[in-house]
Amino acid sequence: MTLKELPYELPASAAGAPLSIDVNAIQFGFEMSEYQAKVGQPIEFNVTSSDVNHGFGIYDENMVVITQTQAMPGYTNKLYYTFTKPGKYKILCLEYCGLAHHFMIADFEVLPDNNEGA
Ligand SMILES: [Cu+2]
Repeated sequence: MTLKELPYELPASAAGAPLSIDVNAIQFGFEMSEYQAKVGQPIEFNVTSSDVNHGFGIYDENMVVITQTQAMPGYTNKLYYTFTKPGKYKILCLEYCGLAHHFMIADFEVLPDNNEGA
């Protein structure tokens, strides 16, 4: 019976609808509909791949992974995340996907939320 509740959806909270960012992993990079967001903005990453299995890992400035999912051909994996700190983040592939796997890096910038004077 509980399966009716799947997939989990974010409640329509006061923060409004999440920012939807499409991510396509492809040997050897990430094509994304946005490369920046604001602190406190809920984000829904729609992650897929157009060739082989990749990973989609978001790292902070200390190169600590903060969230991740798989990028798989034929599937769209949803990853929900809300950044709490502004800064420059890196997106790396977490799945060995070929000779240039280690070049799969994208930059993602999180801007302060001006409305909160941050
Ligand atoms: Cu890879």
